[in-house]
Amino acid sequence: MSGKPKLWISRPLFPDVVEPLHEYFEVHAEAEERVLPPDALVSRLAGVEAAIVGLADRIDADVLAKAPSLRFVANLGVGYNNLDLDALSAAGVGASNTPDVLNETVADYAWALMLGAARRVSAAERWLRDGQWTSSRFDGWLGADVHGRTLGILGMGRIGQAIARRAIGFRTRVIYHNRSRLAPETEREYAASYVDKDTLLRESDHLILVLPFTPANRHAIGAAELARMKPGAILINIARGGIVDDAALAEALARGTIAGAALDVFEGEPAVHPALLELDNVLLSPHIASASRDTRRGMAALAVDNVLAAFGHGPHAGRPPTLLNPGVLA
Ligand code: 8YV
Repeated sequence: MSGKPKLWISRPLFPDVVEPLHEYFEVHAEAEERVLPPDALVSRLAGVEAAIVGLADRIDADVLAKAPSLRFVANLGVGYNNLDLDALSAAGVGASNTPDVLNETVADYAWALMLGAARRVSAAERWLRDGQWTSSRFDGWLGADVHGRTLGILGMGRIGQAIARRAIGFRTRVIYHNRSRLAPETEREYAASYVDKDTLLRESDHLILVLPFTPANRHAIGAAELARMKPGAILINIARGGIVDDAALAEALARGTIAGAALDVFEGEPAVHPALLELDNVLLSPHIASASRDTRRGMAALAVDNVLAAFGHGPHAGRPPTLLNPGVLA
């Protein structure tokens, strides 16, 4: 026993980034990346006061009831649908996420997926690696243009705005739908027009989803919404699995209801709907939109800062910089 509070990290993290924790905590870090079943999660949390967790770790009332020593949870992600924030607050447990540090990197990747799907980059590479490039047809591998088209953004928070900003160089028309409208000067800055969801679905050539996952957003894009999109449209999901009905999307892609999709997130990830795996007009990516070297380190560093601050240490002592439930530490 070190006498220091026990801290659990649910996945391997950059050793130099977590180093400052060792001075104040007895650190227990998982050596492997894996999804822990609830029982294993609860046993890992025995005697733990602080935890750094990720999307696969669901911290809800049941888990909290069995983890009475827990005081603070730092989530490695801006989205925190794996945390039941009400239950955490009721149990007096503080929680933080990692907003802002990943906006630009995720926006880069949204464009990578959009361009990749529009120009069929990964399907073409598979064809080449397969040894099929023995001659080239002038009218083969025709993709869709991104420049000059209409880009739709569903969810215009900080990441949506970073995506919109990149559209200026591509001379795309940007339309968006969001719970609340941007200020007129911000709309002008991105040359973005606010439209209702139906117009967004009908007019977008490329539609990027950047919504948080809430019960109301579950299957925000299902069969009915896909049917309203253009036959040439491409859907890009970098938000959360479950916002799209993956089975309905696979069917729409197979039937040609829309032309293509690019998905970084999936309803049952890491499992992917088998029908999607059969299709060539969908680009599949293993939830890595924020995975640049600098950004993943920045996310880990922010989680570390929050934990240190929650326990009265570091530059933000007593004021975790991205606390989600401020009432708890007041
Ligand atoms: C994940 C994300 O956090 O920030 C989010 O909400 O989905 C990602 O950045 C990342 O996959 C680490 O789990």
